[in-house]
Amino acid sequence: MAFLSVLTPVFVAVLCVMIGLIFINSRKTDRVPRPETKGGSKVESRPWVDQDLQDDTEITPRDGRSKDDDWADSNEEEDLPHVPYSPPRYPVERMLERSQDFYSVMNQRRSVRFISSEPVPRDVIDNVIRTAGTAPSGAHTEPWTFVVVSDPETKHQIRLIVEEEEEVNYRQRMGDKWVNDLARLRTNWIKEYLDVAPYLLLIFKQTYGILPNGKKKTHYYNEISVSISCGILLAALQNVGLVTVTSTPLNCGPQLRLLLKRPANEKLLMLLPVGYPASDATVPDLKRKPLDDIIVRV
Ligand code: IYR
Repeated sequence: MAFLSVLTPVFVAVLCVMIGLIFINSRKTDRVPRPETKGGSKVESRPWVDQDLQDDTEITPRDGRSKDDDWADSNEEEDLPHVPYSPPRYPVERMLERSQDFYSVMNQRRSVRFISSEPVPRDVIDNVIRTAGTAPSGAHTEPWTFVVVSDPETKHQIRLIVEEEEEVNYRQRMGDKWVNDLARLRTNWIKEYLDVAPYLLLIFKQTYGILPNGKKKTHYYNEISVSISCGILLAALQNVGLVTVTSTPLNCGPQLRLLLKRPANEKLLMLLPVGYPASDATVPDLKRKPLDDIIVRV
């Protein structure tokens, strides 16, 4: 018995080390924090708005804020000349015609999940992205990066990441209500289009810029700026007869950013598979709200 009591402190010490190791390991496997917990305590789960908060891959000071002198002063940029502006002006008849024509092009846009593997000219994609880059942005900071993926192996890596997370999304994170709301659209976590589509466009918002002197530049309204750019991109794709589906794969941003070697100031906003529609593509028979339901005249 005396022998055992001598050993007790040793047992206790070994036990403590084992518990410590288990604790450290469980923290490692949860490096990308789940939206439903923050700092260990339960918060209201709103997984669709918490994407940025899930990217803890950037090394920031303990209080989460960077130092003031990391940021550029506003007077560091050159003065800007203002020049005359005179875009085309159309007679009323022509305006009406153009507005009707553009509406009918855009009204044919649908989210298409069945995309052909038929190659698409690279120059067309470049022009579509040029067009997206014409969007207005906060203080003209142009806070967007368009990653164009055509390499089959990279597309497959993207598919593996997205499908693994989407399965957890559908089975756990999204919850019954969200999954039921989507049931009639017949979506699930299998994303064949990520392998098949000739191009995957991954649109990143730059949450701040980095100047040549290494200082950070404020990107005002970066999310809305990049969202507008995505809207223009969708219109440009529609204009050339290509299809896509606006996918925002929940919880995949940090992993996809690292796969594509993008810096920590860039956060994934949208993933668009792009190509011609498959010959047997189908879409849900959705109807759009009539004008009177979306317009308020004051
Ligand atoms: N991101 C998932 C789920 C999804 C969410 C919404 I809101 C949709 O309108 C469609 C799908 C997916 O892509 O399957």
